[in-house]
Amino acid sequence: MYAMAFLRTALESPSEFVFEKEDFDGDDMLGVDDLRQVIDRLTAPQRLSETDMQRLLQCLLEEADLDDDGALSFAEFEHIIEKSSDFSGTFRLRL
Ligand SMILES: [Ca+2]
Repeated sequence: MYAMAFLRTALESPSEFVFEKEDFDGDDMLGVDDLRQVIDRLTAPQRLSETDMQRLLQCLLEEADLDDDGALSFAEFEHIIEKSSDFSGTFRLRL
């Protein structure tokens, strides 16, 4: 649930989050390293502890990684955003 709210917040800030821009290694997938950088930026100036970061990454992938390849394709990303559209977009750090 938290992970979905997080993604929703990311989507509602299009200037902050552009899929292609977040794909740091250019493989058309948001892998764990890409997601890590996104999370780091969205949670700045707070820094998540490594434990919280791992938990959030795990939640994100559990919710969004439909084919279990450990990375989010654009389609998977869109899907999770649609799924999360019922939730409040308010981002609160509650780890
Ligand atoms: Ca995937």
